[in-house]
Amino acid sequence: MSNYHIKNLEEYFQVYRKSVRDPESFWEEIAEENFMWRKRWNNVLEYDLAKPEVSWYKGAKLNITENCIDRHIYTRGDKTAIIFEPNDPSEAAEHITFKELHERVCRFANVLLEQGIKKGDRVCIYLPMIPELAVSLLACARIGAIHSVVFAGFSATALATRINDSDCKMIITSDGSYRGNKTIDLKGIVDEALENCEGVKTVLVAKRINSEICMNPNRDKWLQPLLDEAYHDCVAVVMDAEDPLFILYTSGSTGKPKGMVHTTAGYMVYTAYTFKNVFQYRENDVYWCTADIGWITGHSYIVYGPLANGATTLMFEGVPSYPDFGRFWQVVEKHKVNQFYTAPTAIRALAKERLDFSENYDLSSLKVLGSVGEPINEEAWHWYDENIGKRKCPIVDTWWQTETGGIMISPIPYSTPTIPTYATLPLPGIQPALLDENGEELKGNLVSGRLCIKYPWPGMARTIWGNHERYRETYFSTFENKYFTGDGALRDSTGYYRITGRVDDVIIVSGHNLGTAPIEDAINEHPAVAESAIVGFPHYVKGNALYGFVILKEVGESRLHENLRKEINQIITEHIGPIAKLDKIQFTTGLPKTRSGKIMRRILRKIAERDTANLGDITTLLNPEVVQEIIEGAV
Ligand code: 6R9
Repeated sequence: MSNYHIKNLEEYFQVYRKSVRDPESFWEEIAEENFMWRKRWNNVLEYDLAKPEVSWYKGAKLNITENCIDRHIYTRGDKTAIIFEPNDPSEAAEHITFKELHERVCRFANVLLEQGIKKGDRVCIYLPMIPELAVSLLACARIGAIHSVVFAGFSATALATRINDSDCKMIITSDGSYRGNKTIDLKGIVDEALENCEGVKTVLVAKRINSEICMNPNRDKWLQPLLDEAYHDCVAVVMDAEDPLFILYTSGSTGKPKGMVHTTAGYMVYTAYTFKNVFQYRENDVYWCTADIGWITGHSYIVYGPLANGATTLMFEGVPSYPDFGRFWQVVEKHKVNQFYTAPTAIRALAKERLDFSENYDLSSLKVLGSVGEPINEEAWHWYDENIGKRKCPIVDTWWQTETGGIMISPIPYSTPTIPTYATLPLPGIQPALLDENGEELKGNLVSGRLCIKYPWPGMARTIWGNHERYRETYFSTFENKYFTGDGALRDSTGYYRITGRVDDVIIVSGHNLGTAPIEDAINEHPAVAESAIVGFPHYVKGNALYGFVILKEVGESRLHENLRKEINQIITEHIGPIAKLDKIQFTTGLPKTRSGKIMRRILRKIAERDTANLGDITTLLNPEVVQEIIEGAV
């Protein structure tokens, strides 16, 4: 890809100013110089944030897989596109070249076509971190099918909800998955989910763990034999710039998960541009993002952003603790990783362990370290900087969201001076604003408020699948003509941004967004439970952990409470997945409520944080007496 590397701070400011002065020619130039288009756009940007309607590169035609694969075949066909590092370190790693990736994607795309999938159909992907996962995304994109990846840690119920919400016709899964020394029966979970999903006609099953599974002869097909028979080339379907590329679900503070829709051209341009600049990727570097492709980080920065740049991207199937806490560093040494991108929760988990887990490995290949998913605390930042980066690798603390498609606020390594806990400066093309509760923009520095973005950028989600009104209401109605992120932030005296966390009822646990409402709904299904409220409290490794306040229908004997705690977590695991389990459960006879009946989570949060000295005004509560009871019963 031609030159769009920013090389120093002065250049960053120059580029940034240009991008704000004339966003359209800024994004036009990037699109023109770095991608393969079947037809040029008529208009770079058309938008109306009140509706909201945004289109980038309208009229352009392209296929993202031609940009991620085909065009690289001529210049770097034998270069490794994907390194697959298996869960078990004794199993050989796989190196897939761009040529091989092309063939695998084409064969897979032909299988999809043969199974009746066509442009615009939704295909659910529920796979572990094996090459078929990346290949299946690209195969959908090749023929214009819309992929909807569901993280393979979600439960059958959560999977079924997502499949039905977007009417998926097919699901791609595997017999099972490895996770450290455990195996997970993915196909069993799919079978259970599909009891409630009538629209799914075909299940393609990849073989990974060679377990005995049930195959429904009318519905289930082994993937490999179909791939073996499929033709090795497949013409890419020509897509409109604004055709949907994928749906990815993210938790909201209320209601069911939101299927964020990303479209083709803008998403491609934005992820490619940000990947190149934020990681300062150079030809022949090996880049590794430890996220799962089930999250947006994996979509944008394992698959699309790196491959659009012809980069070598590493996919890791395992976990940081298997076979021991040195695994990440063993992989860095083995594959001579140059850019390493992970989450604060992983850093904190590793920082708790003995130092020799990292000291035993040669980490000298590293040039850039990244962090994403939640605010990185100072202690974790320094541990990462000293023990992994050896004080010579800039840390890019990248702030962004499923909805933003790509990184929004981040240092540019070797250009932007970094400060722990600061995501620093907006990337070119991104115009952040901080607003107070009345919707007034806070100008100047040394202010804090609600973080909004006041101008469109190519990577933004265009809608929520099947519910555009919810999209408008969630993101564009709080503040007029601005995208509201749901996060709070401050701008320091030099203009650097620091993200302070969510200002809504989303709690980020180990980097995963969890809405309180669906967890409460799950708990309330337990026959003994009358009502519940969930809040987050600080947790050393997870960032936040979940604290549940639960009202039982009958108080009962306290010796039964331990069992109830287990059952409640069991229900949560079934409805949402193990990531949403509660660390603490307190049984109480009431919850503090406002007169309009809203639970005052602010008070519960303070109690969970054990900061009860200053609860603020509780006299307006409907039931102030319950507060003392909850404080005394805190666990
Ligand atoms: C990419 C991703 C989005 C929410 C976001 C914010 C939090 C992400 C962060 C960060 C502080 C960072 N978040 N990166 N907070 N510093 N560097 O994580 O997307 O799963 O949709 O989560 O994560 O609260 O609003 P997603």
